[in-house]
Amino acid sequence: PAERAALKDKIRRLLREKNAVMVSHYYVHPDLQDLAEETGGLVSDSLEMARFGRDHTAQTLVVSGVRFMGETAKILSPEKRVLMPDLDATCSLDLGCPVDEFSAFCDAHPDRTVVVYANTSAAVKARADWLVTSSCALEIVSALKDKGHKILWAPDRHLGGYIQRETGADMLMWGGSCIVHDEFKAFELKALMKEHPAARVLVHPESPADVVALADAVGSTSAILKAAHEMEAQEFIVATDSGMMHKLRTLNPGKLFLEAPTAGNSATCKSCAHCPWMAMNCLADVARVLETGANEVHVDPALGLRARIPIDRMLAFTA
Ligand code: CIZ
Ligand code: SF4
Repeated sequence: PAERAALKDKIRRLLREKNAVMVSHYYVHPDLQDLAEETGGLVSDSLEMARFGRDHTAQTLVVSGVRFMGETAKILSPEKRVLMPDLDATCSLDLGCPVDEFSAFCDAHPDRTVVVYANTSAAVKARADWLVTSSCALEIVSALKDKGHKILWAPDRHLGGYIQRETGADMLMWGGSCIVHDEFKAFELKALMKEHPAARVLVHPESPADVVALADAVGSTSAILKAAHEMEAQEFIVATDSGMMHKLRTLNPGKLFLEAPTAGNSATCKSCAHCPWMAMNCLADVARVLETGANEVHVDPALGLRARIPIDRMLAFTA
């Protein structure tokens, strides 16, 4: 604890000295979330992290999250220096959608509008017409459908399936999934719901369809926060990364938040749903990269300009 306090002081000082601001995703360690907020930065989902980084005057952005979030920040602010605690923090959706195969898939379906999830590489974004995050995917696909577009969707098949069911859009799907949300289990969730009949169920749409079907509210991390705040219930079962519990609990004192079960017996599985890549972010590395300038995110400028088109469309749509 003394060491953590010292590291936090060091980071506060370095952020000031280096004209830097920190943005953290809801899934990273609570220390990194609290520090970002305390120092004038932001804790949020990938959509708001991107917007905040773009609009902030600081010349250096420290992005605590995973690789695609750092890349998106760099694409939107090529003149800024973007640092990440660990450049190896990736995402199974990004890994499962290599650009060569994805490009070939797009080439084979030229009649479709290409909509990709934020959890992708800069190169995949550069091949897309639209970028979406889970907080705006439904609205954007719905608007495209109304204009008569047929969609090519990548990479998350669960999120894509959810949007297809909700909008009725014609969607051709890439087969990726999130290793964290893919693990939530409907059978075990039903058992936990029986034990807690008054609990409302909040589910991220990267989860399997049979889990989504049990939800009282389905949505992005921001939508889950909003639902937890607005719903009358005092008890909630939450199917998303356990990093989310910190904000849910601090913003809703008095309400009880239970983690949705991932496998087997819910009583023995306290915190199975945590992204191993989000977990790579730590205080020591934030201090180190601020001090040394290590772990700078680079995106090829020409690629970045192309990738910016679908990102800007999304930001304008959601402004
Ligand atoms: O699962 C993720 O990585 C999420 C929810 C990203 C985001 O959109 O904030
Ligand atoms: Fe990717 Fe899932 Fe981790 Fe989010 S939680 S970064 S979608 S692997």
